[in-house]
Amino acid sequence: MRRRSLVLLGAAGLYSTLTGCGDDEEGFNLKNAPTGTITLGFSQVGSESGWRLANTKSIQKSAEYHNIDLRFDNAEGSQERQIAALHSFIDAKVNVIAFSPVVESGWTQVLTRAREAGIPVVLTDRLIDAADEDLYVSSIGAEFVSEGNLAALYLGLDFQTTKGQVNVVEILGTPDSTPTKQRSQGFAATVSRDNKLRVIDKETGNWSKEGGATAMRKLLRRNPKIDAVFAQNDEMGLGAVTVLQAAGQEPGEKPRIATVDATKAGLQGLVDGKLNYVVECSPIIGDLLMSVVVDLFHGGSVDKRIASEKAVFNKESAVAALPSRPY
Ligand code: GYE
Repeated sequence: MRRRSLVLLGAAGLYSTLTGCGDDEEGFNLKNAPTGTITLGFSQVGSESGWRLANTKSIQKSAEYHNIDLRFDNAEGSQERQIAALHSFIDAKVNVIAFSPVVESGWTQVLTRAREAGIPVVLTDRLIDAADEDLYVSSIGAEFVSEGNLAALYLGLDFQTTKGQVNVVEILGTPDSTPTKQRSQGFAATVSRDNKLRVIDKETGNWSKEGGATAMRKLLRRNPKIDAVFAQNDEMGLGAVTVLQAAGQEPGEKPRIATVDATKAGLQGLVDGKLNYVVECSPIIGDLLMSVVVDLFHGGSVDKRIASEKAVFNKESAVAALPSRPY
């Protein structure tokens, strides 16, 4: 969904293209526009993957370009630390709070406090429990269910002429995080419509390469015949590749492997023939976020859901994309 922004920010300052001045509900009433620097409190999940590092860079670069005072905290995977950061942003009376929730549950108390303090909250990347949907004004991120659909769809194409059941194992991200839940949901929905693919086992890899390797070792011990692997991000898929090679298997041939993110490392895995499909989940959402922040600062309306870009890479498209890959 293209972001509708009514206010443009230049490096030199703020100017606006109004679709209707004055009290027009479509435009902004900048006659009494608040002045001064916009302060944004942002709590990041951590530094667990190339995707996350690119996401952080996108947010920091865009805040600088838009002259927004970014109060940035990296929780390094701790929900407790994220909650503490959100409280500190409320205490500091920032204009807007944004964060990527490490897991979906446990946010009601702090987000209720933000609402009572009159500070709008924007979710980036991941979501929180649906019961708390009225505690944030907008969410910007990927459609994780469709990423799971695409991974299963493309893996299924590789087994159309295979006889008998195709055994698939899944390597999951952090339990209770939105991408873990929704990528699995999407993958299972497409598998249920495929008469060969069957998910026979799952293990958590917690988004890291080491975690993916550990998960793959456990899955290999439990499942002598594995035809395909769905790893929920590139790092875990590449960790699985090292274990499969050590076990004398030929990842990319057997088993076939699909991952999500489309980082440089993931595309390199495609070029090297170790991965077969990589679903893109763009981390570059800094400008989308700052556009929402500026609109909120000026009392504008924002969309409740803003989806980021996605695509699917194979070896050929990875060869073409890798040289100019931004992350
Ligand atoms: O797939 C993974 C990161 O929330 C979409 O988190 C993000 C996921 C991404 O650790 O690499």
